[in-house]
Amino acid sequence: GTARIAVTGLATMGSNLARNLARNGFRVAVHNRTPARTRALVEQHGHEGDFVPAETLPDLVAALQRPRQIIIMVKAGQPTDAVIDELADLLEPGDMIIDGGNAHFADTRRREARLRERGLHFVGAGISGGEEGALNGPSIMPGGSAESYQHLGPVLETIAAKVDGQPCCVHVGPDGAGHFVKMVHNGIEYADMQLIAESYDLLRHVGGLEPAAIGEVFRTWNSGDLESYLVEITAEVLGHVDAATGKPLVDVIADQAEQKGTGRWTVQEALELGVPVTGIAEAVFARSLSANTDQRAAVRAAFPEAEQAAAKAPEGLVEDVRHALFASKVVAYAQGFDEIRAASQTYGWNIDLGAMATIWRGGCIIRARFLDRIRAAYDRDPELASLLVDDYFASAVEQAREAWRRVVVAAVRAGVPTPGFSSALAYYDALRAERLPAALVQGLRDYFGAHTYRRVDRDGSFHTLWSADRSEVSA
Ligand code: NBP
Repeated sequence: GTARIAVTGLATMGSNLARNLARNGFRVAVHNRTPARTRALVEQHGHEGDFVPAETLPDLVAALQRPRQIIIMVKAGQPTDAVIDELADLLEPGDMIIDGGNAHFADTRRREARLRERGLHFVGAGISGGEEGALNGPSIMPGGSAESYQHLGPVLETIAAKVDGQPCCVHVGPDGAGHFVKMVHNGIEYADMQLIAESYDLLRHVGGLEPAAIGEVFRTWNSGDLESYLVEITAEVLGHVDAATGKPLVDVIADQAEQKGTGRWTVQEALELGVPVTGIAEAVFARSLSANTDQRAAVRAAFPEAEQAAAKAPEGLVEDVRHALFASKVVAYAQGFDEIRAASQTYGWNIDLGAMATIWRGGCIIRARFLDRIRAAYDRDPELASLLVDDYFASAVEQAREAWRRVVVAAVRAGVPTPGFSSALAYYDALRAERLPAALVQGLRDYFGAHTYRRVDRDGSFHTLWSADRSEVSA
């Protein structure tokens, strides 16, 4: 065969990725279970590059140079396993299967181990940026063997988004590392959006601003430290008027957020790893809460009295909210990077955290100026205890701190729920506390369960004989 690479699964993502490859000069073999999609792709976009259509998977395999590289872009879960099984029987040692779908990293680890036994490379690649990114340059997070990246890297880096001439693609680490990082990326995206939504809610219901005016506020913010794709599109959405009713669109959209699961996975894994990703967890829970319409109606009916709205917005609210948003965002990212670091240690992935910030600067939904700062922070100190202690972020949070507290106080007074802002502030306060009430928790555990405690002044474990003379024994 003569094709450099192949794509199977030509729905939105797969066909856009295939076009991206072809437009960049790669001869790309294309296949879809239902051949009509393959024909449609070649008919509509054949002129964009060099496509080799294949009716069957054996034809697809035959069309490829060796070692073969086949990207799977089918529905995650069972369909992905079905395609992998079929392909594995057709391939030879050294060939590569790349799963570009949104697989759970544990599935990727399982698949990689199974294919490795057969001498095949399996690369779980997180691909971010939706259909637009797939076509014009996504952020790509490939896992799998270093050897497979030697072959794949040049292709993937060519089709990835570029920022300052650098591709938004790097070998993340072995087996499931790429899909793990993509998962946390999505979790951070949840947190980022929740914080933006809380900012809007505060400016509207404490600040008394209308959606269009709030859109303008976000537009201004987008030229500062908060510059990011999400802040940019927030201005667009808030400024949009519904054609049917003449109302701001945000007022006619049902207030029930949906989710596909990557945020939940991020939190589930964080629980397993023991990493507090409170910002992401609050964002996932806020979406679930919003979707519980019956429960919301029942509780609203039980507490009909609204909080007394302040007569006028607190002085400087807009600027305070900007600070609160920035500081809370630093916390959410710090937590997400902590989770990646913990997984990297647990699974032996050796992930370069600064490189993750680098490849998220373009192509993906959380692309932001901010990420340059994160990269710089990890460049200065790869062992950073938390993003919060990096000089730049520490001083930004220090500057934001009073405003952040004022915003949370104003929200609490007005009855505007800000789980993201509040929990981020609590996380920051907890981490910097001299003493935590965890000491009391340990005392209680020792009282009811003889779970023992450690002391601040002596090594060892101790237990107080609570039901006897309350003397202390060494455990
Ligand atoms: P879908 O997730 O809708 O999957 C449709 C594709 O899967 C079609 O090509 C379909 O073939 C194929 N397929 C199915 Br369904 N069952 C199959 C089976 N048993 N054997 C072979 N092929 C099968 O496509 P998509 O929306 O383009 O997404 C592709 C992947 O990318 C998914 O994993 C998704 O989660 C991920 N994704 C990522 C982003 C992002 O921003 N990164 C966005 C959207 C999707 P058919 O035509 O014959 O039915």
